Amino acid sequence: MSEHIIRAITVNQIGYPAKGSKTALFTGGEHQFRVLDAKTRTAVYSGVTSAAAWDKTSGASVHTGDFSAVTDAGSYLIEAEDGTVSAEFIIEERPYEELQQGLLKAFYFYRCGVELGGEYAGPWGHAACHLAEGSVIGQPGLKLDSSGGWHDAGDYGKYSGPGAKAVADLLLAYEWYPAAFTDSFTLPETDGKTPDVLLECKVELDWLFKMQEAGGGVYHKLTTASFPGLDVMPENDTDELFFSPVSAAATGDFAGVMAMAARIYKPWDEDFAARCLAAAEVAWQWLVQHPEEPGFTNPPGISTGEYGDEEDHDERFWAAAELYRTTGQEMYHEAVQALARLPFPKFALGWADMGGYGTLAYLLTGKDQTDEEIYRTLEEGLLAEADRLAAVSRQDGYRISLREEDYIWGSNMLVMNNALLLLAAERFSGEASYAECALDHLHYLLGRNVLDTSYVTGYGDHPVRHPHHRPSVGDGVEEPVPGLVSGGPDRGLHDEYVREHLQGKPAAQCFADHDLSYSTNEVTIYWNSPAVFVAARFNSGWQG
Ligand code: G3I
Ligand code: 9MR
Ligand code: ZN
Ligand code: CA
Repeated sequence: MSEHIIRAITVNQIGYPAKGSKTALFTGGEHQFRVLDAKTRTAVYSGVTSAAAWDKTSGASVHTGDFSAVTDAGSYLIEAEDGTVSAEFIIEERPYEELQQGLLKAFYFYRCGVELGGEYAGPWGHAACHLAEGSVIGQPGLKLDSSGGWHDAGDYGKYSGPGAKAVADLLLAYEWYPAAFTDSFTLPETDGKTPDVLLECKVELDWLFKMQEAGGGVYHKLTTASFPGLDVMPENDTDELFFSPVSAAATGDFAGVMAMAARIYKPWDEDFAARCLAAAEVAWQWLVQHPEEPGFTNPPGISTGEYGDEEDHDERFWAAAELYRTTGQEMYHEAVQALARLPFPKFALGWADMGGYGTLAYLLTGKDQTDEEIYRTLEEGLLAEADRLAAVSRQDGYRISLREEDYIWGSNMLVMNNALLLLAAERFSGEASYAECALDHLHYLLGRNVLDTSYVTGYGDHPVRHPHHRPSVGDGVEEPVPGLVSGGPDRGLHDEYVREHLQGKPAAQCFADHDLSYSTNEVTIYWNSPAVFVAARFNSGWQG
């Protein structure tokens, strides 16, 4: 394993948009710095960093070097007085094009039920996997087709709610920033017209259809009884597959994402869009007929990811809001109005807390079609939440919105979800400072953090190299599958490896680039998806 030396000068290891503000973050004692042209090693700028301030969450004394004055496209690095250097990075008008492609391509690598091969997979191909029918728990003898879709993560389970969150982020990215998705024809299904992001999401939507039973309810998940070994390739994971029972959370998520897809696919594929809408409507009927449902827990004998969720009003709210936005039917509006009064989180975008998607759908429906007071409350609440995130970011050494207690399992999802929310605030307020704060979150993800680590495999000078990802462990290829977002620091020390190695570390350092650390270094589809959204924003023109 090559040694990872943490450099005292951290940057976004991909780079910075030419027009925006640009800062590097320093932990060393030197204050004078120079920006060097990477090829000629000549200085193009010199400056002095700010006064250092102690940052408790990172456990470092951090100072800022501003080099916004450098605007010429090129490759650079930063050097301190004592000769310490940063990673090389680029300055360009659109520095994140390849990154966005890679983050999106990751979903191709997560595909289940098909061979990954040839020019599409490079060295990371494998045979088709998980083609057997699954047994439906509680219905002896019933076996159903379950193939297709994306694996969830470093394991091979397929979970309806998390899948819906991932598709929602990608479809929202396409809806808001279509210009960032125009020239990305890199998939087997590419027809030269349909944007790759829609082709890729269709893979998951086609699988989600199979998760709906005739009554409209949606099975919570489809997995083997327990996790396979860490080096088992997908095609060798041949244990019996099980559909776990229907849950209200999964059904709400399904209705939400299908109603969204019905709207977005309509110009491209009317039949598919109509199928999505019909499926969403049946799912909604099931929810209406099942107003009080217990939260999902793993059935006896199943020990794979639980994705438990005690609160399903948020998923119902999202479903109603998307169905109203897509169909304009009054019954859905009535449901939104009733659900909006309940006290679940309205601005969260996690796999268990989907209320934020409902809020966005309702606001996007527009003032004219919505209840004035609910619209105003949601809009004000969204902006207040964005202001809170921006205030935390201003206090934080690495300029992100995570407080110490926010470094939980999958903290990088919060980093990207919060950036998404800031970009929603930008959209509804027209205020550019929200986007600047969101961009700081992308800088953190790509290496401007206390560990000098890019949390995206294959991207940046010090990327994660040993994710808890079964294909990356089992394929015999040295480099991991590229474009995968790692979970990031989790101060709860939820696995044995980190409990042994990271006791007493500050929150933002509770991370191990080791394949045994599933609580800090696993990868998932729903950690990638908000990162695609954020990268797409800055690919669709950044004015700075
Ligand atoms: O919400 C609470 C918060 O209030 C509290 O302060 C904090 C303190 O630790 O915990 C928060 O809950 C955490 C929860 O994630 C929030 O999302 C739990 O501690 C944490 O254990 C839980 O982790 C989840 C993990 O499964 C274990 O259940 C991750 O979110 C979730 O992404 C992860 O999902 C797994 C699947 O089960 C299987 N597939 C891989 C996937 C990724 O590791
Ligand atoms: O590999 C599993 C990973 O995909 C899950 O996210 C994680 C939490 O549910 O569990 C991992 O499996 C571990 C199991 O929970 C405990 N024994 C070690 C397993 C890692 O190989
Ligand atoms: Zn598979
Ligand atoms: Ca919920």
